[in-house]
Amino acid sequence: VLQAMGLFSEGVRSGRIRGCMGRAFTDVVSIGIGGSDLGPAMAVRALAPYHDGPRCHFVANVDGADLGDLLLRLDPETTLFLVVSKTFTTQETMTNACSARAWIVDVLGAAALQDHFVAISTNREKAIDFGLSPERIFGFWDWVGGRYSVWSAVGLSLMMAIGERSFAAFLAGAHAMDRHFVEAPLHENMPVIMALIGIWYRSFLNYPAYAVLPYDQRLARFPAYLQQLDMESNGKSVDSAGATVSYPTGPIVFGEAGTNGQHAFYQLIHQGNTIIPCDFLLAANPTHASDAHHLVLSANCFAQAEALMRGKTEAEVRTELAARGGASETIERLVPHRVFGGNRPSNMLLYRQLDPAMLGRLIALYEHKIFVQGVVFDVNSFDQWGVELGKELATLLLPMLVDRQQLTEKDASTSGLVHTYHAMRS
Ligand code: G6Q
Repeated sequence: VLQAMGLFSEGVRSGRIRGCMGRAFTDVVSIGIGGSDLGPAMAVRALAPYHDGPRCHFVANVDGADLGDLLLRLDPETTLFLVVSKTFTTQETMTNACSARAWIVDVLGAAALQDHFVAISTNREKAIDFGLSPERIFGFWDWVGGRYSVWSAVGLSLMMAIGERSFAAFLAGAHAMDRHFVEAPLHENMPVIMALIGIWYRSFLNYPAYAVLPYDQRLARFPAYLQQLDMESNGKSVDSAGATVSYPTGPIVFGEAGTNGQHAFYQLIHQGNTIIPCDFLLAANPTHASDAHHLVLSANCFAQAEALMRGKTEAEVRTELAARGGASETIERLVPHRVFGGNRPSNMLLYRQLDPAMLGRLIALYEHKIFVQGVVFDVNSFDQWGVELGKELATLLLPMLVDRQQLTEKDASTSGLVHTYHAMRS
């Protein structure tokens, strides 16, 4: 599959594989959701400096604004769609894929489908039913979970963006971390250490959340990616034997690229009454030209870690306010507001530069960390019934929104919503 991906992506990148009107592809639109979106969308953005292929866009949401707004900017003759869906049945993805197909067929005719669509799926039959030729279907295996699938054909958009060689470097970086995880003694094993620290915070100290804070604009989607990786894997409350667990399992994961978060939610991390451990991520060298910006960014990153660790004592606040000449009454009123408890934990992941190999290592590091936590929590990190329930209920509800006569008795809250929705629709 990797070879087939390489051949195809180099064909598109070189202009050998073209649209039905003979024009080279300028834009690739990857349609997928969840595990079939977050990995490649995050990685394409992260590796922007290595991007020398066609422009890549990602459509996940079934909200028509996602696809519709994008199509306004594209030319069907030079657009290639990748439909990324392990099952090829996901409602959001199939709705978007059908609309994209109609967009192509309306302008270029039904025969254009074969040239302008590619499927990435384990379900060949469904992809063929959709109208794709078998040689435009890139497979993977049913044991590859969506959120762990960026390394597979699901990463085709990334390969098209950065090329086969850089994609190989991305895989090699991940492989290096895999080897480290397998071979390093436990006390030097990065995923194991991070996992155990996380379990200490979550299950023993009861900290509910943890923040991922990349001081790297290119990793802006990394928190969202990790949020799925962690919360979908370990957000479970029964153990592998089906018994209810008696301890907290996976934490709430959130984050934002630094320094933006500092001006938003860091307040709670510094002074809120919940302790939120943080992972800071920083490259020593930027992947852009402005070192001056990078030094400011780096200073902010280290300053935040320092502030969380050290805090600010009452005595320090008093001295500071006195130096500014405040009246003692005012100082006493202000002191409690300006004290920082400190001793708030963080990890600092400092790396040389965000290149493809480094990104591969980073992702694999977190994958193994989450795996270790799943083993210790004794939960099944590889199912996601929470996602499935939503899928089932939405499928049952859709006919009731299409036609109010279809409304069967639901609970009072849901049928009330459906009635009000119908009444409000013009
Ligand atoms: C990931 C989850 C979920 C899945 C999507 C898309 O681990 O299983 O996010 O990736 O629901 O599923 P399909 O790839 O089957 O469309």
